[in-house]
Amino acid sequence: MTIANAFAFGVRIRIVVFFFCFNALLYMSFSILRDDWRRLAAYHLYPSTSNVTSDDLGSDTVASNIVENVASSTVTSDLSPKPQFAGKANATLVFLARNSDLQGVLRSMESVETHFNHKFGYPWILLNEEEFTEEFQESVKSKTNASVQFGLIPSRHWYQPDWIDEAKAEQGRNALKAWNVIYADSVSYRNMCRFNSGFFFHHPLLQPYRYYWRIEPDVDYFCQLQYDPFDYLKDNNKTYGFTIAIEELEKTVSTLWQAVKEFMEQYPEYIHPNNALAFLSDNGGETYNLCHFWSNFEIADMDFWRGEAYTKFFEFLDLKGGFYYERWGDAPIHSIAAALFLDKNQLHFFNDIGYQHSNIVHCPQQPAFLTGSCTCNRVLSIDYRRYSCLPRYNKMLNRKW
Ligand SMILES: Nc1nc2c(ncn2[C@@H]2O[C@H](COP(=O)(O)OP(=O)(O)OP(=O)(O)O)[C@@H](O)[C@H]2O)c(=O)[nH]1
Ligand SMILES: *[C@@H]1O[C@H](CO)[C@@H](O)[C@H](O)[C@H]1NC(C)=O
Ligand SMILES: *[C@@H]1O[C@H](CO)[C@@H](O)[C@H](O)[C@H]1NC(C)=O
Ligand SMILES: *[C@@H]1O[C@H](CO)[C@@H](O)[C@H](O)[C@H]1NC(C)=O
Ligand SMILES: *[C@@H]1O[C@H](CO)[C@@H](O)[C@H](O)[C@H]1NC(C)=O
Ligand SMILES: [Mg+2]
Repeated sequence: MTIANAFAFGVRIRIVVFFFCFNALLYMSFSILRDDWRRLAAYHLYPSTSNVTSDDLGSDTVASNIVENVASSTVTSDLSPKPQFAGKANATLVFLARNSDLQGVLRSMESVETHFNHKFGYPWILLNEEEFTEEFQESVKSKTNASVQFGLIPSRHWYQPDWIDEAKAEQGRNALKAWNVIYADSVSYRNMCRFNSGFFFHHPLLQPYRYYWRIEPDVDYFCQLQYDPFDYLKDNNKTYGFTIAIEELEKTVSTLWQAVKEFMEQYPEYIHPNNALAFLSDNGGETYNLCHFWSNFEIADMDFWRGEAYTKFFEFLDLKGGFYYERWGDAPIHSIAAALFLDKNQLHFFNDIGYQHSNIVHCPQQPAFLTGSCTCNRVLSIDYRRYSCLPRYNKMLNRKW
């Protein structure tokens, strides 16, 4: 073998070894991603309904059983003296939950306290359409040094209104069930979506506040928040903040966009000239692309929901009955309103807040947003994956991220 040949042989071996390793690596990362996609899709986007049937069709949904009890609908337990430290902004942490959600509630509270609130002391408000048990209240209070209030939701803000045609609603539930849509036949889930769309910000306990941060059971936060997000919204003239934007299940909102188009025609004065329609529609408003901000996380301004445009919008949609005939979620309702009635610059992507709900995670990926010692895995972030609407949001603002 000449020296030149030996050299060429060595190079060939190196090339072969290189390609072997490269392909193995490619294959490995691809299967990790593929598994992750599958889990994601399996969990939230095309979930099985095998164990979400339950007793949701109980008598609480029959109109005649609805008892007005607005008088007793405010505080079910009062607070300890005002803590030594309390958040400076006009803001509160809002948590809708059932007594049975206790473990998930405690887990979420711990995550929020550890990553943010132990330094800020914002008050917690927990809401329920039933009384919280003593055990629930005591456990929750032990998770924070901030003040905690427990509120009862007025019946008329929660239960299926009696002008809803129950036969038609049942048909709607059965149709979604046949499509294997998650929470297809749950009436309580629909009550929850309607409450979160049109009523939570009217609850007496929330009246003193302008900004809120919505928390749900079993969510995780991953980064130490270095600043006050409520101050951020206020100081930057922002109204609605999100971390995850994804596509809705089409079957749950079949006629929603038709209703929205009717509303826009009837009330053109509410549509902001610099709106975010491009986030909602890929064809100038003709059809809905199903994009919405995932409302299990929201840091936003309740005065927007309390304002004239949103009030009219909610009442208009409520009368269509789609909360019960279909399964309109509060996420698309909030998102469509925020995108149409606000300047698109009043929306805010909290890129630096690492957050997970169910199997979907947003983890900051760009160094500029990784300031809080995040413990999440950037590779799993939904941001640029299938079903994410972040690319549309960024494109609308001519941004890379
Ligand atoms: N009080 C009360 N709270 C409810 C009810 N149903 C849901 N919630 C709360 O409403 C929020 C949303 O409900 P979830 O069950 O988390 O719905 P989801 O986020 O769409 O779905 P998963 O979290 O994936 O199950 C959570 O804070 C729940 O605790 C209910 O019937 N009563
Ligand atoms: C759903 O069913 C699976 C297995 O069938 C079970 O492990 C899980 O705990 C159930 N979830 C709920 C919420 O009941
Ligand atoms: C409450 O404050 C005390 C004293 O600063 C601290 O030791 C404790 O960990 C705090 N509790 C929670 C739940 O943050
Ligand atoms: C907080 O916000 C609410 C709603 O906008 C308002 O009614 C209230 O006066 C504000 N409180 C303070 C102290 O600014
Ligand atoms: C906030 O933004 C809106 C929409 O662009 C604008 O109309 C309003 O004047 C701004 N307010 C302040 C205080 O800058
Ligand atoms: Mg949830």
